[in-house]
Amino acid sequence: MNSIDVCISPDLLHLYPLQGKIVVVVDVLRATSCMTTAFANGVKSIIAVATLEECMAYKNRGFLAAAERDGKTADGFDLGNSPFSYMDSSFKNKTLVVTTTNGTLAIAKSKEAEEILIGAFLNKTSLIKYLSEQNKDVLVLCSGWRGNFNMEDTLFAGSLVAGLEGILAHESDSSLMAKRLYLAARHNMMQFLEDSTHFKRLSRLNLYKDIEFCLTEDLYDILIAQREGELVVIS
Ligand code: 3SL
Repeated sequence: MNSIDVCISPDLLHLYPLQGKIVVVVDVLRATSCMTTAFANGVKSIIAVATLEECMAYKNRGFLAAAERDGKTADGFDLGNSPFSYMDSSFKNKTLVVTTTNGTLAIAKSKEAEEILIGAFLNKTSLIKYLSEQNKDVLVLCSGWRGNFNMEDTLFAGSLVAGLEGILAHESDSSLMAKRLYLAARHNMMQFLEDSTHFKRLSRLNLYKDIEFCLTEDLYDILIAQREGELVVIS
């Protein structure tokens, strides 16, 4: 049986061999939820970059560029990291370049993987279905916050471990913890997360609605993967 494991921070990624594996990068609040929303609203592709400098270089070449740092739109960019700003029909068929504090860094760090997928509660079941059909080992990489553990990404990782029970084996304490956390929280994730650091950080920025939206399960039936350096919809 193939396996699923959970890496709770990109700073621990060196402990996990990536060759031959599918890595699911998750940044529930809010990078991977925004990307999922952007694709569901017709964006053609996303180039995820780790730094503001790279993002600005693309912007200067005429690309539509979004940049977030510490929850806010970074200086010099028009677009930040709210899923609601991606519900804009003028982005249809366009390529976006995106950098965020943690999510795009986690994507960049996963480059040795056989396949990189983007995970969010918004497309959870599509992802579970795809992973159940691949005959590959899976690593869920939680983006965390500046190298630290966070609750929301771990909850999502746990929802994948639980959803793939009996299909992918799990043995590590991180996957067990993630699964148990999700099973305890799944009926009221807003309440479960309300004392967590990023929930409080985003609430202070009046982004409560973003959190609620990002915790919605299965709003979209799409699957997003990286192909030749760009994120695209693969089904
Ligand atoms: O860290 C990230 O990648 C962001 O998703 C953080 S925020 O939700 O935009 O603050």
